[in-house]
Amino acid sequence: MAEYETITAERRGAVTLVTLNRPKALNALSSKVLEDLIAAFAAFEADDTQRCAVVTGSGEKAFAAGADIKEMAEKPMADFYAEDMFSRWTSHFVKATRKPWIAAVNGFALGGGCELAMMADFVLAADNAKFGQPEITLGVVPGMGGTQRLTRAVGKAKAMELILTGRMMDAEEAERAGLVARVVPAADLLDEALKVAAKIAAMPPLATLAAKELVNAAFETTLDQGILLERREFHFLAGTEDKAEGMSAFIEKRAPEWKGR
Ligand code: CO8
Repeated sequence: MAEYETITAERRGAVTLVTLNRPKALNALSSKVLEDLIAAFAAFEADDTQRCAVVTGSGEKAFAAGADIKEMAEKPMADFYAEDMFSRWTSHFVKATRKPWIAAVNGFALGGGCELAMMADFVLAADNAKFGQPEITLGVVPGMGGTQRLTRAVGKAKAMELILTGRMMDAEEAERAGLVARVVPAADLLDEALKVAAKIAAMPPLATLAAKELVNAAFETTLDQGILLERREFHFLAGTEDKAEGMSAFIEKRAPEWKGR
């Protein structure tokens, strides 16, 4: 796979493992990290052998401690606006990525780090993970979706408290609040994330894309429209070769062989 300056990306079977690799800066999300992640995600999305991705942070302390404050400190407001700063995170890692990806959060996931984790299809957290949106302590507010995605994930009361105070919540609280799918011991996080990703990667490809699209639609549409969309995608999958294979395999008590057709 391609070499990057601020991240590593490697294939583990059908799973792409992406590691944010600026441990001395607690994996702060600089503009170079964004460029590298965009390239790695585009390669993942275009590679038919790759079916699920895991994003994690290098070092023991952090997934990512936020957008790179040092890079932004002196930047004039006109540049933030002219570059439409942060818009590309959602367009690349949410909108343009149809295949599933998991955030494996070790240590700090703060500010943009928490927001990147929330762009994933789900979060697996190490028991040492800490989540927060401390932007208010820097004189700003979350800018990569935090006010919207955190509120949808944990509800208004907790999102409001976290965003207004900038306090961190630990992994256990994040799981209770619904931000995190599951908490695992820190030493097992990567193995567990790769295991879950491999399981997803072994599922029928078209149904996997549809499932992701449908769950995400729940955040964008009315209940009636969402349920109609679900029914139509279900009807469409009923016409696939993989549906015939899945049902035959069940009846014949054997493992299915998916074709993605
Ligand atoms: N950006 C750049 N560098 C960072 C960042 C960051 N977000 N976080 C940590 N670092 C650097 C530190 O500056 C330090 O570098 P150095 O060794 O050169 O001094 C190194 O990483 C290690 O950090 P600490 O020494 O602070 O480590 P501690 O264990 O003492 O503390 C913390 C860990 C609590 C995570 C602490 O580093 C911290 O509070 N970090 C910032 C967290 C934060 O506020 N994140 C939100 C960022 S803002 C954002 O994501 C979007 C809005 C940005 C708008 C900015 C407008 C100016």
